[in-house]
Amino acid sequence: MRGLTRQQIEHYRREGFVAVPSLLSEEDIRLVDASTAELAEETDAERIADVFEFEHEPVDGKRVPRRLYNPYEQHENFRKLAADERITDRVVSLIGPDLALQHSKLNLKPARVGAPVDWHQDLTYFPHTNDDLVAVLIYLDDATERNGCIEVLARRHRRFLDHTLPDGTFAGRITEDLDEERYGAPVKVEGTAGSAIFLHPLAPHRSAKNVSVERRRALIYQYRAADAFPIYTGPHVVDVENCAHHIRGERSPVARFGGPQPVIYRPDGHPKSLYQLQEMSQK
Ligand SMILES: O=C(O)CCC(=O)C(=O)O
Repeated sequence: MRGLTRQQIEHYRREGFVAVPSLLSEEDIRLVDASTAELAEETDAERIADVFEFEHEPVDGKRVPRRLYNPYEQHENFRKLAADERITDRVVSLIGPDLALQHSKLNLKPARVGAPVDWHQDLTYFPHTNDDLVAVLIYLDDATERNGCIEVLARRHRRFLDHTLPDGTFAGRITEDLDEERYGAPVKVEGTAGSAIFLHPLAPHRSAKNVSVERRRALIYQYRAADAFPIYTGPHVVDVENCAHHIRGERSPVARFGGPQPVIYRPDGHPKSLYQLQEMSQK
């Protein structure tokens, strides 16, 4: 098993994330590119909005995609990668041998217009009976501050931070003040193409707008321990669970309860993605 080293595990537990260089090869990235291009070509005009989400700002007069929804559901190569032991062995080091994929996505953050993602904790979007979930964010391009690498507030993964608007609805972003004196400066996690970030589901993170001429894609697999079950907070949970898949080890006959008590947010409408929810909450 090619798990994380003891130092990497300690780093994850203490800081709420750990970066792993060179997880995927250039050849893996070429396969992902080819699969994404195939989807863009094969998907007929009517279905395109079910598969891709687009930036508001056009580039050279054309709409550019910012997200491929649920890549696991869309292409065999993404299914293979989700079960690839270079990834799952390391996830096992953090949350044990029995794993499910909770959902997947491919954020495309195109050059010049790639939208920012505001501070948030993933678990607020999908509270579970315990917090043994891990997001694996794999950079498919070199990621720097200029093209909007992921930024993490280290050591802040022990409790839920406030994500509510004044009317009590879910903003999809942290609404309490994250002043640097109290919370420390964010860690900008730069990395070369193929490197990955293993992120605790309560680690606050964000990324800035891509102001560079280089795209910054990130393939994201959210895993959970097989005994972490989603808490029903509304009909959207059923849709998300249609994209959950047992990946490795045993299924669990029991739900385990643990971690900080999950805050249950009241969503406002049915936004399709984090981008849409965060944009709505700014209006
Ligand atoms: O791709 C990014 O910059 C942020 C990813 C993220 O946090 C998300 O999609 O939940």
